[in-house]
Amino acid sequence: MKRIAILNGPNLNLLGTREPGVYGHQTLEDLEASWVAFGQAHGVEVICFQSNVEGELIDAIQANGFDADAILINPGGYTHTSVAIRDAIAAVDAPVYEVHISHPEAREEFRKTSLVREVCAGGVSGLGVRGYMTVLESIIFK
Ligand code: CA2
Repeated sequence: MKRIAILNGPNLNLLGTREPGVYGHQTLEDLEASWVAFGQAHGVEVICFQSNVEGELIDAIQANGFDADAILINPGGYTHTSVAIRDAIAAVDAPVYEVHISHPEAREEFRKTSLVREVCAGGVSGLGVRGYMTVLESIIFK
């Protein structure tokens, strides 16, 4: 059975509770349930994980990156700062896709650099929370 891990970084546990204009109205719990259900409907195991801790995200990349078929990651603010998350993505076998809810390149200057982009297989930004499902569908139907 195909296995896909969806990893979310710092503050994304707040989805649906704050800043709905930027990050939408759906909670992470609801979104995760929809990704798992979509996977089930297509014979794919979807594993979801969120952490506010950089090292825990690195552990999750390593734990899934050698036997999952793909990883989707929204590294949150670590996108712009974390050499360590970039190194973990570069180290694993699974293709990693970078997902952003907003379009960071159209925001503050410090969000315009992604340290992970170069080591990812692809990604989306600016499609709201639907971006995760868009990438998930694209991987499943590839
Ligand atoms: O657009 C994205 O998905 C981001 O990865 C979100 C990060 C931000 O630092 C990146 O530049 C772009 C911030 C996540 C904050 O998540 C919240 C969710 C709901 C309410 C408040 C924050």
